[in-house]
Amino acid sequence: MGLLGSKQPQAQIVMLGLDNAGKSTLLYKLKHDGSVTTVPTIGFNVEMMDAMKNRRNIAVTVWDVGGQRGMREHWKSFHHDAAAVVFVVDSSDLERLDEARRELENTLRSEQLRGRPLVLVANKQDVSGALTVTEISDRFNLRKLCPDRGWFVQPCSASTGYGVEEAFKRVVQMAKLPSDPGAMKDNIKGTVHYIRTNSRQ
Ligand code: G3D
Ligand code: MG
Repeated sequence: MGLLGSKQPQAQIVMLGLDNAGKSTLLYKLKHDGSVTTVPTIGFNVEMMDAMKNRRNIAVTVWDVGGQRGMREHWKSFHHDAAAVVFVVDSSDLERLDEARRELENTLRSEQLRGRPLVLVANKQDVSGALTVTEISDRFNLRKLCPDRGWFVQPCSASTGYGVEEAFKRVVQMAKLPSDPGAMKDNIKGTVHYIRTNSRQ
């Protein structure tokens, strides 16, 4: 377990997505490798995990932020210092796909997330009729939406465990640590923008 204040590099991962997408199931599958009964997240869940990146042990903190409409305005508070964004989509809920896309677009507009990589988790692949990774990428128009950041779409079933480890590994691999070349500059820019914006209110 990484300790705050220790020399171990830290990566903050923010996990977003509509309510019912499967974020909390994914988090607990990853952390406890078991099934847990989730209840709608009011506020957020947070877990710390160890991972290897560039042959170094890093402490990863994953923030699972509640996806209900009322919570979405608070998503911004979690952007600060995010090394990567995970956006979880219920690939079987075709009715809410546009809503999910709009929320992803809003999220990626955040100045503080500029250049931060995106792993879009195409969850609930076990449900028949779920959209494939290619269909999700097309429906979200990711190529156009992410001209200036790395992105990847990971097929997953949080409840069976399919793709869960792979999603985490991919996020860690793509995450921008403060010690990565170029990342610090972006972080500082983001911080300055954050302070300016907030001091005006
Ligand atoms: P959220 O944290 O994004 O709001 P939850 O979503 O993790 O609470 O999951 C919402 C519901 O979707 C839960 O069902 C959960 O079991 C289910 N779910 C999550 N991931 C998957 C998946 O990959 N496949 C299937 N089939 N279901 C999944 P309940 O019935 O408990 O509300
Ligand atoms: Mg939840």
